[in-house]
Amino acid sequence: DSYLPRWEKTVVRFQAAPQLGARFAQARLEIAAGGGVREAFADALERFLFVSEGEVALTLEGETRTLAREGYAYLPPHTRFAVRNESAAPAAVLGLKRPYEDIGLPPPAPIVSHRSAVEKINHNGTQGRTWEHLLSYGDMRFDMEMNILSFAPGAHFPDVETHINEHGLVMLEGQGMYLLDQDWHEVWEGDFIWMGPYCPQLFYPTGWTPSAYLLYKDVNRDVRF
Ligand code: UGY
Ligand code: MN
Repeated sequence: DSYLPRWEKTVVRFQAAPQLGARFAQARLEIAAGGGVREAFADALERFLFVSEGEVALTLEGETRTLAREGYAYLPPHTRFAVRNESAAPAAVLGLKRPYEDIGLPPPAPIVSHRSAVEKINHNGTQGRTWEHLLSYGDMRFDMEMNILSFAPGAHFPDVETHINEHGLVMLEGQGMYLLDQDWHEVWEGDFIWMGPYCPQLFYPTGWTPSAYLLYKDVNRDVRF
């Protein structure tokens, strides 16, 4: 864990970073009451924020609103922002940042929303397995997806998958077994997984309650040499 100059009363736990081989950084930000970003700032990175515990006040270009638990925001590069915990209870935020990969389209506008406003989609008709696309799915201005994948007990992927895209995964609900390359790992609510490009992967929920995870995926861009 770390403390960072721009954040007060905030423990930053980096779970993925370029040092690991990832092309993004993901952290769990534990913001004590009265803590958060000292002074609103902007930089060249794009960001995704998801409130996993408590609530925070998000200021975007001078306008502040409350993000409740499961509220989220996408901030394009050069967006001036602050996150503060103005409540009396601790808050935790998943914070992901990376360089935006410009392809000559106008960058996406900021998004501030909540999981409850997102439709659950069943892409391939499989019972008990759904996607919530938190960003604008299929919109080529975005170079990433943030999706919540849910599994009713017994529902799982039919095959092991492997792809060029990398993932940052946070278990939001339930439990299960994750195949990563050759090894099975038991995962629970709160666990994090980084999957590098071409890591063979498969999830199998266990237990009697539904399981869900929030998944970062780099998309919509050609290979880089
Ligand atoms: O979208 C995905 O790549 C997803 N099916 N991967 C995963 O859940 N590990
Ligand atoms: Mn995948």
